Amino acid sequence: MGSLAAVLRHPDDLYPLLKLKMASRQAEKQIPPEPHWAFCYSMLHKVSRSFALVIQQLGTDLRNAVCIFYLVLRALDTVEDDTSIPTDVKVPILIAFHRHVYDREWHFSCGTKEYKVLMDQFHHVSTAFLELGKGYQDAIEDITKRMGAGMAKFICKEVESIDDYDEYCYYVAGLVGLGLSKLFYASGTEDLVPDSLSNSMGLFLQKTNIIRDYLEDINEIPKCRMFWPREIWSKYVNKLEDLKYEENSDKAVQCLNDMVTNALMHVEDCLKYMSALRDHAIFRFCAIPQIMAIGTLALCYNNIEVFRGVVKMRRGLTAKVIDRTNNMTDVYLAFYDFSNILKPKINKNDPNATKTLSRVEAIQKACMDSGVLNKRKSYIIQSELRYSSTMIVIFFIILAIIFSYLSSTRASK
Ligand code: IN0
Repeated sequence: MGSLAAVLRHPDDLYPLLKLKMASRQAEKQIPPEPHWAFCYSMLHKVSRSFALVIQQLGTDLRNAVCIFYLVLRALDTVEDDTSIPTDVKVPILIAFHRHVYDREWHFSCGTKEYKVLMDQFHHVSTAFLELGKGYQDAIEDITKRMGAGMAKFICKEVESIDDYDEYCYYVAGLVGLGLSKLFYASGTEDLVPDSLSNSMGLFLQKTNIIRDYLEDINEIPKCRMFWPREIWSKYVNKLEDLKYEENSDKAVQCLNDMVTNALMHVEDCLKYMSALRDHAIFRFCAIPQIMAIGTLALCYNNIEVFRGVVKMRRGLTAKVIDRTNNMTDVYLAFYDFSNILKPKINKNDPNATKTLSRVEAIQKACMDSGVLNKRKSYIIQSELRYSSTMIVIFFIILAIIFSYLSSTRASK
């Protein structure tokens, strides 16, 4: 019912949504026949929905490598997240995970739902990993080793300072960026880029997730670890969970805006990284999650709903992003448009208003300096208005035709 209401409110979502549904059906039909690859691809579809579709468009060898990389990281994450595993058992598993991927016999039961299946049947992932080219295997092993060690370090360490926050995000997401850049290079289609840019790509996505998932994480039972840095939240409340209480609404929104401003710092690096990509499929694979992230931040900024429920981009807008992201012009337009949504939400009484505004203006300047913004008007917003009004007119014309048809048949009876 909710989705029907959303489509009626945004009728132009319908076409991209149908296209996405059909692409998703098509991708599910293309599951490879070998049991280990069949397991890996169906698992990928279960754990990542729209992202799996974009992976599907990569060339075969790179696609297989990214699929295995994604599942190995998800498995590592499942071990890290499972609070029922005692620390003295968990730490050695995280540290040795990079060796387990070479061992077809290894498995460790933990996690819940589809993640439990992934862990119980991990032999399918290692079997597929052993079929990848050496360059891909080395890149996956190296990143898994560094990430496992970083996660182990943070098992007993709280995220206190902003430096801790950046360091934790580097282990769980920045390294994903470094690993993906290595895989792209190993595929022979892309140049190697500076690690700092690959790191920013991961940090921007991960910081957006940490902001968006505040309520889900703080309410999790058993209690989940939190990654909002004390250096930021302690300026506003005494305990991180105090942000969710109604009496602290003003402070909560100020703290949220501080967090969003911190995340926006990575945007210019991300734009640089994406502008250096050459392969169309790799470009889409990288750009779609980034546009979703800036869209989510624009939605979350100054929005108390982050502390009350789920704040996510609607499915139709996600479908539009997937449908319309093809080149750097689309990316600059999207970043420009979404920062334009955020800009008027900056309240001059917010303690970080000046800083936020200068970040937003720097992003808009980077988009303007690309020189492509004048060629096309807008990415999402104006087209939403244009299509919506067209669709409303079409809707009323169809309604009028049905009405006149019904009245003429009634008259002839
Ligand atoms: C990712 C990233 C990802 C994709 C493309 C380029 C990247 C470059 C650097 C770092 C990460 C990059 O994208 C996924 C996106 C994703 O999974 N989306 C979910 C939706 C959601 O809201 O979570 C979906 O269901 O579609 C991502 O978030 N991460 C990720 C993990 C592994 C790989 Cl190989 C690529 C997770 C994270 C922690 C942000 C790195």
